[in-house]
Amino acid sequence: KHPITCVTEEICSIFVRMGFEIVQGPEVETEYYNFTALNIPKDHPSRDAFDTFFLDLKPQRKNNIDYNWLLRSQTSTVQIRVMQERKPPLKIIAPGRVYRPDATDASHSFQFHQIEGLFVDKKVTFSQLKGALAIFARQLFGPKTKTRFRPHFFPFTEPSVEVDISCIICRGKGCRVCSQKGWLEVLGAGMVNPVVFEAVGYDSEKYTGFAFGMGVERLAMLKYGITDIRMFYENDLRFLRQF
Ligand code: 2U9
Repeated sequence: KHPITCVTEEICSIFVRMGFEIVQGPEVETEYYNFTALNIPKDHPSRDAFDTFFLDLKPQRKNNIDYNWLLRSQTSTVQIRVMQERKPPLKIIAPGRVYRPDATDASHSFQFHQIEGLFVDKKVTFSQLKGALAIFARQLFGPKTKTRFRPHFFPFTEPSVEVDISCIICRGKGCRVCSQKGWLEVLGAGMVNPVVFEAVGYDSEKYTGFAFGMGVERLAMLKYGITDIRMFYENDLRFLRQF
């Protein structure tokens, strides 16, 4: 198995043991699922052609609005589709490939893999989010792994956080891998913005939820000490056979 497959399966199995169900969806999507339903404003920089691969196809018309086709830049599109089809409670993770027209370097690729999670029910709390991600970090990186939550902004969650783990190389003392900080940023997360619930027809007075997202390549690189993301895609068997 490819190392990205191994790490995806390991991460998914941690969340499956917490009761999450694995869901998948299309990589070719429309602006509606990739941006609009997620409360990403019309003038947001991520909607720019420099940050999203738009496709030269006839736009999809919905409620008198034209939505362009694109390659999804996040797997949140899958959670929107599942919410449209089902009623809460919902506890899902969406692993899969995403696309962003970044210039390639040691840590950027125009295609990579994400895993996003979503839990919706009555009375879902931020403390449940903290607990779930702390357990996840300890299971993936070992029982001594600490987590730290810093305030951040995402349009689709409110409040939002970036999540750090104590550096797995130096255990928090400071080293080259963590740029002497002792912490590594590995996740984004937050409470689902009520505007997103309203977009899929959920009663935002009745339901709350948490969501999180992570990049699989980044986690695999930290876990195995890989220093260049391009190693994953070069198909060099001397590299691939090590995992
Ligand atoms: C729905 C509502 C909210 C998913 C989230 C993040 C924060 C996040 C990044 C991690 C590294 C993307 O691969 S990355 O560049 N993701 O920071 N993702 S909250 O929030 C959702 C998803 C679906 C309906």
